[in-house]
Amino acid sequence: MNLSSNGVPIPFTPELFGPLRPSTDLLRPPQDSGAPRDFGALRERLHADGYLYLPGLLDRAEVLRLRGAYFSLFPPGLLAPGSSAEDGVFSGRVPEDVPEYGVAGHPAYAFVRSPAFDRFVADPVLSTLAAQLLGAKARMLPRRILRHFHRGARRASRAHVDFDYMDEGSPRVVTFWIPAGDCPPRTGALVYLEGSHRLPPEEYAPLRDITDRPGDRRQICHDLELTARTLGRRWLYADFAAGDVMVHLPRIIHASLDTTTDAMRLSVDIRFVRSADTPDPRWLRPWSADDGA
Ligand SMILES: O=C(O)CCC(=O)C(=O)O
Repeated sequence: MNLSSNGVPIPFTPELFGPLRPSTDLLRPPQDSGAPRDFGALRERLHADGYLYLPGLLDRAEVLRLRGAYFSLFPPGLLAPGSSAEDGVFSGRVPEDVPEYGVAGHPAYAFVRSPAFDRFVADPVLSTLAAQLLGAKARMLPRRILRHFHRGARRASRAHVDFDYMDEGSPRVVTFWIPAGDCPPRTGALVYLEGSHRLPPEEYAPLRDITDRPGDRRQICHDLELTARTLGRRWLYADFAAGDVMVHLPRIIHASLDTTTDAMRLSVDIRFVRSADTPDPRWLRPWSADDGA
């Protein structure tokens, strides 16, 4: 498998990659026991691993409907001839009249402000889980992000921790990353650096000097192989499918891979804090790709 991130290749070897551990078993009470769900075990797992990988938490058909609703907002030309909006297969060409990604006028900008998107992220499965993981009434932050990548763009998320983008508020945050469509590594999946939520930031600070974006100290590094080797840890990955949900802590290092498949990469990321906590003010407005947050 040929993988890269922001155009920098990373070999798919057991030294550099390992599987994410699924936690779906912890979501279900023991069969026929009549016992309530054991959220305590999920909380423990989240803090032990820095993430929860929850395959099939959401209804696959609902997730694919969201995917279709987004891609159907584009003018003709983006989708491969004969494919459906739910397939989200790239034609190889972005229509010329589509504005820059995620700014006013682009479909992603309108979509995160739409009733269909609101309904999707308001699924009580998500808010209930967030409240249980935070151990208190939870509130979703209004800055909810839609990420759409297609092959050829060689654009992906550099290694980073969420807290560096929200350090003006409570650190008690949980992020939910939701692939809106099947998303194996080659479609641009998210990958997590094993156990990195326990690393003191000073340990990875030197990596911030090696960057393709020297003006931005928030991201750690764009070279995922160098990051893994320097910190002596593997990137954890999965063949994500529509319906899967990842939950992660604000201090785990994660990044995404380049999309090299015809299927486009679409995902939603939302964050919850305790209702009584003060969130970072930059996350209190709807997302726009040029909001600088
Ligand atoms: O989807 C991506 O590429 C990045 C998402 C992310 O960093 C997050 O959800 O915290």
